[in-house]
Amino acid sequence: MSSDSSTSGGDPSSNTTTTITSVSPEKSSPSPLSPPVQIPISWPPNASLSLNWIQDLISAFDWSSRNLSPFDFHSVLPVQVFDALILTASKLLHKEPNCVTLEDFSPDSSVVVVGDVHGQLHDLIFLFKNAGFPDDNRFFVFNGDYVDRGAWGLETFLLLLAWKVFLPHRVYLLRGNHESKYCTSVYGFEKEVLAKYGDMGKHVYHKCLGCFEGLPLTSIIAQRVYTAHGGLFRSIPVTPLKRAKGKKNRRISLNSDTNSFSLGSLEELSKARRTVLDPPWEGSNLIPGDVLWSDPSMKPGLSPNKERGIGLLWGPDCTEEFLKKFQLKLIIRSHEGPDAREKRPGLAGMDEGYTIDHVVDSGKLITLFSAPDYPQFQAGKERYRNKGAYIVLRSPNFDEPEFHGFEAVAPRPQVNPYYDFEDVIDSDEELDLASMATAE
Ligand SMILES: [Mn+2]
Repeated sequence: MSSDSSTSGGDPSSNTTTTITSVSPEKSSPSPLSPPVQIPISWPPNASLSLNWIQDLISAFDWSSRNLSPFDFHSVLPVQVFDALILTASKLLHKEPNCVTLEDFSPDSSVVVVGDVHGQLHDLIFLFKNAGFPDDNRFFVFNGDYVDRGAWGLETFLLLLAWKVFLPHRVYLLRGNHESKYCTSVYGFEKEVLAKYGDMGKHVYHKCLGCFEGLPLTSIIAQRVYTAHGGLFRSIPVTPLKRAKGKKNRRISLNSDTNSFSLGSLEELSKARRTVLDPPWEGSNLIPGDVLWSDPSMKPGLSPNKERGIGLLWGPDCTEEFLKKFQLKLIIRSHEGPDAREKRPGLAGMDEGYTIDHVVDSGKLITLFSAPDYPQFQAGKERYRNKGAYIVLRSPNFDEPEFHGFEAVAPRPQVNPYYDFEDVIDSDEELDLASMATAE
């Protein structure tokens, strides 16, 4: 492994001290023709996952991604083992609150925060080796977008579920906008699963969708750091109307005046209904869509996110209001890769895997993206060659982010894409509301 080179105070847009580490993975060596571990993988007795089991899962996925056709994946992880893993993980995830809290740390604790992964299995494996595996003192929070675009979304998601089952109070998996029925039907994950599980593909895909619905939306770390895939969310004011003639119950109507957006509270967030296949863009349950789809802006205020067709844009004033109101220091969100940032004048590019978008009195807003050399499949143009990054937050305050940048694992195994990447809208998704409405 290459040695780390560290610089201090290299933070490009603020004067606070941060540590930036940047590393490149070793060139991968040729894979042996026989698997490095026993395949098929079997489910451990009493469902007691161990570190060894997870290491074997990593080896098996890495090897099969390089040596087997995707159509043979079911012979690596039999559907019965998939069923046991996803059932165990889904039960855990569905029980978690919308906003998970990480606290009760020891003096040696650190929290690794990870942004979009998008099926780039080999880069995720490198990230784990570089940051260190989850353990008693090393927590992980993943900000969502595990699947779609990259060719190993299923392996990526299942590896993360295995960590969740093994260390449920150390590993936290939040939902991204791609953990939805609509996105996975357009950006490859559904077809990937159908290829990998053949006759059982539909079953596996539906189990994954059910698990996506259980993923919590946000995290708060050490009462100082808020993380979410997209970011902030609106308040949903309800206005009681006069009792209509002949109706027993008072009708509750939504305040639909778009000029009166106001920021939502953590209490409203805690009450949102997150178990939806696709977060709605209209109606009364708008908080999940905001949390998963919103983007920061340099323009003050809250406004509809017209580019995306769902979610909000929020300005530096909203970042300040949210941090101050909830006595927080940092917002770490993800959701924008190099392609999305190319189209956002006024905001920094994603070359380094992170940007500091707002610096306000109470703290900062960071965008974190952990898929290097993204997207895996790209039409024509030159590649972005972006780094990925992860953030380490350390005891006791957890509010001085260390940024760790990393290059993509090269060469990436050559495989076929599972979506028409030359045809599909190029930036990180805009909702096709018409097709979504009929997708159910
Ligand atoms: Mn996203």
